[in-house]
Amino acid sequence: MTLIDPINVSVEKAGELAKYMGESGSDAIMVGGSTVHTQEHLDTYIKQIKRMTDKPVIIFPNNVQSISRYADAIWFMSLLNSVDWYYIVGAQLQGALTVKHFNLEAIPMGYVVFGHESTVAAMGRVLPLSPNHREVAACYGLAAQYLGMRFLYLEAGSGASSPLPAATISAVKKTVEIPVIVGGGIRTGEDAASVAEAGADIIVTGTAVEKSLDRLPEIIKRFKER
Ligand code: 1GP
Repeated sequence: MTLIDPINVSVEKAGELAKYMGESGSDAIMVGGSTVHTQEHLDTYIKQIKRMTDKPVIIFPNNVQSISRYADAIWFMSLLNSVDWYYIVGAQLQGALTVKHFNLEAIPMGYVVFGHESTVAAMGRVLPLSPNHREVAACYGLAAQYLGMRFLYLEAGSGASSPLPAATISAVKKTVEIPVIVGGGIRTGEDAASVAEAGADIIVTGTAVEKSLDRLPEIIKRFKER
């Protein structure tokens, strides 16, 4: 899946990017980022993306302002390792009726953020979790599954210097039965291959494509070669 952050990519470019990534093999376009600030902007943004691609558009929300009636679905996610009630269930409580009103498909997801340097770690007030702490990661994953969440997202943070270690991903994958999504720091075909071989069911890339808008064919080709 390709993640497009409205803070990093203009509306016009977002449409083109979504079209190109959809044609290149992304199964869905995720829209969101830790600092999305108005629903109005998100509406305009998603409408433009929907004009350009038939792939499902899934909101990756940072807060209640990230709910748009123009998307197909929303990750209805809980930041499991936040120390703040708001990011575990408070924003969800505030936004639930809006999601229903907009008739969005809500996809329950447990979200676990590793490291402490990313924007999401700071905004979401996360409890420090080392990328190498595979046992704790597996316990979070199992807790998400037992709470009925349908997906688990292991997040290294957008723009992370490297993806999560393969050993952590595979420890989680061996423990849980729900699909595991992995994102953050996946920049090359080698990164993607190592994350996939470790057991990720879905890979999310944002920065790799956002930073290469002028040479996407080359980037995609290199990803696919690996
Ligand atoms: C961020 O996991 C996603 O939430 C994608 O990260 O921007 O590093 O690809 P990147």
